[in-house]
Amino acid sequence: PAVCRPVARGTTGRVMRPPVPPRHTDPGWWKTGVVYQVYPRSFADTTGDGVGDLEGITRHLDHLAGEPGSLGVDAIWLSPINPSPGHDLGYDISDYASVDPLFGSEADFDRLVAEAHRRGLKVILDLVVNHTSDAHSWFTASRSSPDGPYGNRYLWRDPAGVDAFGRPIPPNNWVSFFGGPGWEWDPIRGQFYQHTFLAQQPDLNWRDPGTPTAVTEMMRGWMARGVDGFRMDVFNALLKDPGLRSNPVRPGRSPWARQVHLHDKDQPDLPALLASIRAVVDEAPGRMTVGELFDGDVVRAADLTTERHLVFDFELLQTRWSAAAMGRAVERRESAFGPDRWPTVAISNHDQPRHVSRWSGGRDRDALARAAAVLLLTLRGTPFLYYGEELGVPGIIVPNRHAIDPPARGAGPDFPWWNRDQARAPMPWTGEPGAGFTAGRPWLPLPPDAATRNVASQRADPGSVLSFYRALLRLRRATPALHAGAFARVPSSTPGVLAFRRWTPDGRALVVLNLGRRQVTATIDPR
Ligand code: ISL
Repeated sequence: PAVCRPVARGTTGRVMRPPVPPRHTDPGWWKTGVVYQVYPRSFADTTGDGVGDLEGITRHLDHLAGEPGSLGVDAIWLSPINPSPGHDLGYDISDYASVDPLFGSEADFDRLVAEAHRRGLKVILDLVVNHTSDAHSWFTASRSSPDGPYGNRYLWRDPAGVDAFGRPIPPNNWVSFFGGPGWEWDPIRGQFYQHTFLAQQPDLNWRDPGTPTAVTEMMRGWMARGVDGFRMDVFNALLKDPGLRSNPVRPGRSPWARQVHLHDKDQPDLPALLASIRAVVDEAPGRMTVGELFDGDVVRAADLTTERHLVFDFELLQTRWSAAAMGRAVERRESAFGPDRWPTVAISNHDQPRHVSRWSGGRDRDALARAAAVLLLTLRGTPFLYYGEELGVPGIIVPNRHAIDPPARGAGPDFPWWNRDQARAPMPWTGEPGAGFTAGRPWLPLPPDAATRNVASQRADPGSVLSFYRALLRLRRATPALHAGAFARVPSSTPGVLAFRRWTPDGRALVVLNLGRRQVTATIDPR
């Protein structure tokens, strides 16, 4: 079995420590805290419709913070809660200013924020502003009135010509990340519009001054309701080449991979646009953003990182579970970010197979879950913990023909796609039939082992993955070296072992992990 030693004894003390109260007033929470990602559809359903809701999140806040038995995280990030036709399950928003009735009322949201704050938890919303839903009133107005106030709000273009069958040809070679062309012909306006994702997700034109004005006004509205930050969806794609030039082509496994994305994202004026959005967030102290780097590497992630404005890179998430590969990935991150910029640590999210399933490869799942917890919570950077990982929940199996995830339904030999449903199963709270998640029929199958692997059973078991997370989070909170310290790898000649040091002027920690399949005895020289 894989053996994991959370932190060497003697350097940081034992895992059990008295609880330390959450630091809601700490202006550095974005750096020292831990963010818990809630996928609202899957957290807790209080209405019996099989879909999670805001009231369900509020009722389970004690699981996260504020009680002696809580996990002990510092913030929650909610995947989108705005009204959406649901083609991309909330990532296609039709009204930025309100709450989707599927999740509850405006009052439910305000109560959730108040109850979170009462427990010292910050609240981060998902800001999905690369695109809207095609059901958004801006789009309806844009397609019907090219000369009206919303005429330029999206990326409209005339066709490049017509093909042999008289069909309009798209303006350039851009493709959709979700498969197929990046342009959709709109018979109402008689033009194409651009979409990086589904055709039901038209991209906003961020060069139209109306776009930043409307988006920042909307952000101010949510901040006035107490929101502490935003996770910015595909934030490096907001601006496109003003001339909409075709991308250079190259060999690759899918249409997206066969282009160099020179012109449909990462434009030279992006940092200036981000600075203006970030300035709005900084109008009051204690707020932050985290940008989701779309299809880019860790160097790019570091480039776009500034004080209080973090960036997700997917270096660790895309690395194999091997000490050598993980060690190299960690070093690439460290050298890209350098000592002055603060990375994030994310090893699972709503888009990727759960790490317990992705990495276990026949290993003991609980041991893997614990070792991954150590990696997540002791590397340098702000950890983002995806709901259910604290129980070691495995992925569910949903065949593509039953997939809810839209790109999975279009998957084929030239468009390989992992079905994202597998990471979005309902949270198992109890061993009851609906797992304490719902009294109805859950929108996705429950995790296969929900009857035994759930919050209630793991709370009662000091040897559970949940108890391990709780102890490790407490240790992290009590140890400045772990939540704020510098980082250096410690060499080990023992195969499978990854070791590193963290330190501040006042304290040191040594982390030793066995990523191998066998129990080993490692000699570590921490120096
Ligand atoms: O993991 C990825 C790249 O390796 C992708 O998941 C990529 O980050 C992603 O597709 C962009 O995701 C975000 O925007 C999408 C939405 O479907 C995802 O759920 C969201 O996380 C469009 O809004």
